[in-house]
This record gives sequence, C-alpha cells and structure tokens, in this order.
Amino acid sequence: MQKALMLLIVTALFAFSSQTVAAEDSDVIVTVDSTSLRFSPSEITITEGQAVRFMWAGQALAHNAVADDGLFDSGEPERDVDYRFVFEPGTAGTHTFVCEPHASVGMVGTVTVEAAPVEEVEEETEEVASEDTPAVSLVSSLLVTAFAAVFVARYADDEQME
Ligand SMILES: [Cu+2]
Repeated sequence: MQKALMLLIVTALFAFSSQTVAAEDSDVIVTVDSTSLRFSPSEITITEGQAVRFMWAGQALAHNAVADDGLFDSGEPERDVDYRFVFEPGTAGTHTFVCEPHASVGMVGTVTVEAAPVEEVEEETEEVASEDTPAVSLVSSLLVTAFAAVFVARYADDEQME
C-alpha cells in the first residue's frame, strides 16, 4: 500500500519536472558557431515569457553563457551544455551576456526582451463568460422547475386515483 503511494508520488513528481523542463516551439536556440569563439546567433530578440536555450555539444573548447546583469548563468564552462532560461514577465530590456573564458576575444551576445503585449482577448472572453453564466443558470433552473412541476402533477394524480 505504501509502496504504491510512493510510486504514485514519484510518478507525479517526474511528470511535473519533465513538464517544466519541456522545450517549447518558441524557444530560441543559441549555439556556438564554427569558429568556436562566437555565439550563434549572438543578437536575439524575444518577447517576455519566451525562453532562450543555450545548447552545444562536443565543442573543442568549454563555453558558458552568463548575463552581465546576473539574470541567467549556465554554470561552469562545458563542452556540452543544454541550458534553458525563461525570460519571465518583468525581464523586458537588454541583457548582454558573455562566455566567461572567451569574453575577451569577443564571445559575447545580447538578448533583447520586448514587453509582452497586453492581452485584450482574455478580457473579452471573461466578459462573454460572465454574461453567459446567468443565462445558463436561468435555463437550468427553468428546466428543474419544469421537471419538479411534472413530478408534482403526477404525484397529485396518483393520490387522487387512490
Ligand atoms: Cu566560449
């Protein structure tokens, strides 16, 4: 019984963690170009909520990606890196970053984060929903009343028969 519970918890945790790590189509992938000393692309423009994925493998040199303002940091320089950073709302602005071992030779980049547009669609949906709700409850309460009336009428008939 406890084993089953543990398994359930572990499965749930795994499902949750794999979901949060899952890459999205809107991710911008930054890798290292053939010179081994440049990010590719090095100038990125995204919108708040989007992620940048610093990703390279089998490099001759070890690289990392560290924001000058401390917003993100892929960790120690490595030949194989897969580091994804989500630029949450509030991160709008220009973030320069470097590969620490190669910053002096120009291995630098810029992420420009644009503020997410105000979503008016969501507000409209909410308004429609709040208008719909009383209508739906009116219809359902009418139906309930109708059924109740039929039931009472039948019951009354039966009483009279006896
Ligand atoms: Cu580097």
